[in-house]
Amino acid sequence: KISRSVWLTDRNENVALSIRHKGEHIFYEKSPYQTVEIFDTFEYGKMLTIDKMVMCTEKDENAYHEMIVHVPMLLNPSFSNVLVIGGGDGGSVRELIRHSHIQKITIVEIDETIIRASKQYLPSLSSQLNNEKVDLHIEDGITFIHNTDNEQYDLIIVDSSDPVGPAEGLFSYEFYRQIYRCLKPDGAMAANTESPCFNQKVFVDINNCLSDIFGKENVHSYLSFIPTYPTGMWSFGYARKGSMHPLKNFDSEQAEIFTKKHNLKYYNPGIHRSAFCLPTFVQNMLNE
Ligand code: PUT
Repeated sequence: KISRSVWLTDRNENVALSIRHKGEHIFYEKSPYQTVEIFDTFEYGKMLTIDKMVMCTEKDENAYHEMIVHVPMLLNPSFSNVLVIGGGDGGSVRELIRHSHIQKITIVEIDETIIRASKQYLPSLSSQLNNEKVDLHIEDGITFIHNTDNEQYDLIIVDSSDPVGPAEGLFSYEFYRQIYRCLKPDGAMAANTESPCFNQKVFVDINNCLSDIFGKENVHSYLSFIPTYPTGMWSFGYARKGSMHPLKNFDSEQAEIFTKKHNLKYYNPGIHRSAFCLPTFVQNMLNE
């Protein structure tokens, strides 16, 4: 194990943004899909990267996983059958397991290397992947959703990596049309919709696509602050087939009880509400 510096570079269609971290390189594997690595960094603890792009770190992953899970779940407390596409590090599954009335979590991860690396080096994320409620499929999420019958799931979480490489199809119109088809009539979805500052085109395209499929009034973009992602400003899309509006139907008291009970690190009722307040330049991007 040698302490060293590593440059990690996120890319979008026009530019690249590199950040240097220091630490030990503890895992490297070229899978059939991508290069998976783990660094034990000085600043952020263990860091999982794919093709030199940061997927998660021990120190700031809560800001991602708590927000992609608890925002939709606390709005829809009766949801019991959940599908996660991607998310092989296990962080989303760990947060879903906190909702004790969930009966089944199906997770579909294309790359078993991610699962293996996370189980070995990131136990704080992957701890619930072997939970009895979890049904794990090593399979392409696009194929899986195409082969799924109509109206199967209460909630679908698209916990994708970035739209370069194998995850590109998880940002397509056809994929979200299939997600819509597989949601129950009262169902909802939450997805990683990238950074409005860094991945502007992807952010706008995915929101337009969701608006077209779910109806603009049923699509709500929300933000989280994740220091190790490019620019730190990150977004998620909550889209609903059912009626649960993210603010009008929000039960602050229940969210407060849940936050305290689980000692959450990022999510709380105030963050839930404020996450849907978008800076003007982001609103303009969505309204143009
Ligand atoms: N699973 C989330 C990955 C996003 C990385 N930028």
